[in-house]
Amino acid sequence: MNYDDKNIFAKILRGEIPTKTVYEDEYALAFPDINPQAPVHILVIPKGRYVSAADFGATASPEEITGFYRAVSHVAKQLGVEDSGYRIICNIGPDSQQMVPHFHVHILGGHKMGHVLA
Ligand code: D5M
Repeated sequence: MNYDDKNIFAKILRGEIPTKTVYEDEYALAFPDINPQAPVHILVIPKGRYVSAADFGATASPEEITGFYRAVSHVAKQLGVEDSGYRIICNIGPDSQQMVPHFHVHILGGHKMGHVLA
């Protein structure tokens, strides 16, 4: 799977496009989605060059995978949705309508959601 260094999240990671960082560590960066779908809608991306969750799971190191998902949990807690609950979504490939080819997790919360899986 070829990683395109021109994708928008790669540009955010390189500081070429501004964003409002809500959390950052050596494994992950979290920032608000530009088109929020819920009162809380934050994107968490790994620092490494991974096209999708499939690519990440297959090729990232155990340390990167652990660090990334720890960051996701940390961000949810930081946002105050840990107890009320939240949804994490990641789109993979064309059928899911993944728009940005750098692995990202959407954290959605802050209101009661319908039980939707597709
Ligand atoms: O979702 C990709 C998401 O990325 C989509 O919800 C819009 C968001 N997006 C696109 N550009 C930006 C910038 N510059 N800042 C913040 N959020 C952005 P997907 O899962 O690929 O469909």
